[in-house]
Amino acid sequence: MGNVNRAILRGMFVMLLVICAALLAACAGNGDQGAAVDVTPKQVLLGFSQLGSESAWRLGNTKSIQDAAKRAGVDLMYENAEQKQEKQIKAIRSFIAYRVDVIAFSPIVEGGWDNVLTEARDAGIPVLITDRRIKTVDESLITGFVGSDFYEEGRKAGQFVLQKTSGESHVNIVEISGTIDSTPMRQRGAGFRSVLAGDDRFTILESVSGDFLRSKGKECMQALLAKYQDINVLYSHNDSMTLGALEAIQAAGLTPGKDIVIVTVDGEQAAIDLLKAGQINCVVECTPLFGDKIMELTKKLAAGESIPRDTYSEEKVFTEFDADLMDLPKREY
Ligand code: GYE
Repeated sequence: MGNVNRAILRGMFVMLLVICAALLAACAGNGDQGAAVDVTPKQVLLGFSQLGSESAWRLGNTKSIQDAAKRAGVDLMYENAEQKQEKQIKAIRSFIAYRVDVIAFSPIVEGGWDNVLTEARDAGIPVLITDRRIKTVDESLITGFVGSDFYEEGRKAGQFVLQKTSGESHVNIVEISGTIDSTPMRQRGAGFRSVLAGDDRFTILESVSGDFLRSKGKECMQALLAKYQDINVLYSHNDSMTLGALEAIQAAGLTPGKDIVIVTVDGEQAAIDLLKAGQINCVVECTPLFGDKIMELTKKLAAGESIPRDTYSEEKVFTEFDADLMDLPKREY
């Protein structure tokens, strides 16, 4: 290559360097001013599928989640499935299509989630289950659970019955259970039986499902009263059904809390008021107020962190034997 050509090439090379340096300086300049770079952290988007609005518990739970999302600065896509599993599955599919950061849902029943949860996993979206649990062939489809220990709640109900009836030679119990195939229905029933098992003073005359609804609680109790004359204890899986059952008991000319011992679960304000009034004997607390916990776990999942497999709420039991019964503070649900 001749000297002239070499000089031309070197000239072009130097020009190129100058251009590159100028471009780099321009970019750096922009960066320094910070105007074009958005440094605000992205808001986490949570898709939450609530199962319905069947009880005061559920309304309290929904409010807890909506308020907590606002406090935590989490964008919430909220869907209410009105007691239908198909609607919950549809909501979860819409969250996947929307590419939310995290999906959470309260499964109405335990079975039937594997397909939609596999779709969520294929889309790379972590799933948290809240309140109730699912049955699945693949536990890795969900990242964790937040809610109550329903088995323990059932045990507490059984322990109260033991205490209350300690002097009795025979005790006839009727049970109004929650939604069939739901976790609280299964575990509240099992925990209760685990305490009374082996003691032949106790007979569970019948167990019927009132679907966690006040209207069905009333219907169930009417049918039970028509069938059995000697009911000593009603164990009802939630306060809404209990309120309905009390109407039926009173309509039959009986006094709840005296003629029939009433044991209920949840702890909504109306039940605590009736406990104070002597119409309910025992309220096992089940808190719906875990919205803040859901948001904390949601943020961790969105950041790619792992979360504990189970997060349980702390819960009490309120009974007619409590010395401080009349001083119980106002409930939040
Ligand atoms: O006890 C009942 C509601 O799943 C714990 O569902 C929840 C239950 C609650 O309808 O009131």
